[in-house]
Amino acid sequence: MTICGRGFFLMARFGCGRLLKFLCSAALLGVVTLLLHNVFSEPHDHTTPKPEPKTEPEPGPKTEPEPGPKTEPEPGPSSFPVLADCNEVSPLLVGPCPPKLYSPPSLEEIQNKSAPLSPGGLYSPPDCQAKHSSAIVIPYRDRASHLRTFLDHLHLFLQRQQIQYKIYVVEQWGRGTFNRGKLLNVGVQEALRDGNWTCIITHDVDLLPEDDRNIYSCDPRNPTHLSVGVDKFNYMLPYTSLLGGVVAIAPDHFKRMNGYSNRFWGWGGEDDDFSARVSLCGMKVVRPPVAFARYKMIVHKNDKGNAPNPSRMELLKQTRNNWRRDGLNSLNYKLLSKKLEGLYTNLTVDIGGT
Ligand code: BGN
Repeated sequence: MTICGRGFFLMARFGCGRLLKFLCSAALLGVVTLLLHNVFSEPHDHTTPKPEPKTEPEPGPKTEPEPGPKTEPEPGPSSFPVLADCNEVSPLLVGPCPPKLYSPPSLEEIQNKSAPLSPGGLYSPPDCQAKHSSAIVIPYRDRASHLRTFLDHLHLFLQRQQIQYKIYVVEQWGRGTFNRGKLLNVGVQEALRDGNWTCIITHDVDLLPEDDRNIYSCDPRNPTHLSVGVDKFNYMLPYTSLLGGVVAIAPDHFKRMNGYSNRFWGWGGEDDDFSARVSLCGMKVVRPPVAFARYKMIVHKNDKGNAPNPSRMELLKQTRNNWRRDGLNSLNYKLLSKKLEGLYTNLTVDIGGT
């Protein structure tokens, strides 16, 4: 029964005036006419749900629309603009791309050079459907000029790779001792809340890739160490288990390893602990050829609040016993702010410590 039908029934039952009866009848007639008109004039069947144009969940951000044709209203399955998959190898790659290390431009100038980004530093190739969607997670504090140098280089570098990506800068709030591993855990957790990334890239802000054939995507079976050769180490690995700098890791693998340890306060060791977790979880580290997995490091003085951790050797002895309970599953922090900047998403976090 319609609302008016119910009203009419009640009024008739409780004896309302004739005028009211007349008005309600007229309204009821109007509703019936409208209903009949809808039934006979609409070409499609309202009772059958319309098929969704896409059945597969899309990779990438859950909360923000992607730029490009996909953000336009979808007129219906037949006219939905379907982008062809991007090529296996991007035609935009140039190979060696020496980074400019010092005197970075302003954020505004960097943004003007970049292809259009969605707020928070999200990019999707405009002409093809990206094969990879990567969240770039950067532990950070007090390195404004390094960050600009990094953004100036990395956006164009990633855009030439035709991947979908977003840059998350995880900033440790306060003056306490820095904790790279914990910041990375926070960044990965927040990034995965934000988007269905197929790959996580943990990235130091002072490392700049020198060749865009070093693709920022994940291996389906194993974590990949991307910063194989760093100029500081004469482009040679100082030791074979090193897993610092830049790592590409599938979200499932990161979770399987319980992320990083939260216990390494200060410089050193958290990456060695992470490397040990890879083997403890039955995986191995893979590396692209050093011919293009090359990086320049921005030279800088040691950071305040990030002195070498005197306990790191002791902590490393405990990895085997502790990794299952120290990591993502024991992570606690306060997200103080999440700001969608033009070139990146800033997550400012209180991770405790002293
Ligand atoms: C190692 C550090 C790493 C660091 C590399 C490269 C330690 C643990 C005790 C051996 N490891 O020595 O954290 O990434 O150097 O700088 O200090």
